[in-house]
Amino acid sequence: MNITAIQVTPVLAPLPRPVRTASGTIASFPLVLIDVSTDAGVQGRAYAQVYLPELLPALAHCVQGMAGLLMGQPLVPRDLHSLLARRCRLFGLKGMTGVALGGLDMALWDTWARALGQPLVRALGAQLRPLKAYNSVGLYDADSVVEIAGETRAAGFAGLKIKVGFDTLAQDLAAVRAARRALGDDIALMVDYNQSLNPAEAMRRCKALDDEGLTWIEEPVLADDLASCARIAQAVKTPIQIGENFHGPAEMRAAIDARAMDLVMPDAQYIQGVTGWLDAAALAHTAGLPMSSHTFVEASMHLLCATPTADWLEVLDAAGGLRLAPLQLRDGCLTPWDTPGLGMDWNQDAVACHRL
Ligand code: SMN
Ligand code: MG
Repeated sequence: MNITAIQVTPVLAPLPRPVRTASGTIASFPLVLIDVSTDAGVQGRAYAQVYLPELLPALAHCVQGMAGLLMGQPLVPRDLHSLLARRCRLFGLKGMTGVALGGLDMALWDTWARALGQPLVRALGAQLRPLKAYNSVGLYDADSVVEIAGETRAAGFAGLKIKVGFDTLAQDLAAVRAARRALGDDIALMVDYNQSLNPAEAMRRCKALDDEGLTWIEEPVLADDLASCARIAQAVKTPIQIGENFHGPAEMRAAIDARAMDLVMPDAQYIQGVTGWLDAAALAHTAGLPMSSHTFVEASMHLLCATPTADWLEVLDAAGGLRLAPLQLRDGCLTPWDTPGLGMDWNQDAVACHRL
């Protein structure tokens, strides 16, 4: 089975509410939809994402350019991942090229599993199973967080992650305590600084949050400041979580060697797709690190089922407004759809309405 076409569609996917972080706000999600066609008539799809609408055309062009290297190639996902990595070696796989590789890799594995008529997780030799899921939302202060915490509880999530990094530590603490009061004690609470603090302030705030019963504190410092992150992880008992900015498994390996964190959460595109995720899952397994996901909820459901140290599934449903199948939360968990591939089929009317 050979690849005959790859369609690239830039869209601004609608979100139920903007995602405000301490490092910027996402009002609608800039996605590049990737649709693969083969000479056997099998089609597959996935998407890549960028956080700034201004960069969406550039990512679409990058994906289109790299897709051109795959025309006529046999659909063997691992070989095609190696082909693209090899062709990009001079330029490198940081930034757009790594993101494009991740998105294309997910689409190729989706197509491959669809050709087998199997959900990806089963094609990987694992089983569909429920994954504990948390609602991932933006920056909410002590007043506004009460409503979102109530909605999270009512929806049946097992956890809630709020963004923090307000001007003052007092505001962070107030939001955390208000969320805890609204959630009750039986729902997990995580916080995410989105790399917004300098090392000294991060140490101060993580120590101040250390007795709040948080499941983790995420990205307190810049993603590549592994030494500062390691010092914070050593100094506080609350687990320190990073990983969404690991550009490929090699960066995860470096973070493990630096003992930079207690938990890892690769992003399916930044870790360079299904192929990169499987390498990362092996690293987490040998290092004994619980491994959670970051966005890409559809692919992450399948991949976490095939991850030996699987921990939490993040639910920030970036493509939910364009996808036909809804997510179905049961007892605080999500289970991959028992349909071929990743289970994503686009609502073409919605795509047409939101395409760039
Ligand atoms: C996040 C980052 C970028 C876009 C959306 C959300 C955040 C998370 O860091 O962990 O969900
Ligand atoms: Mg994060």
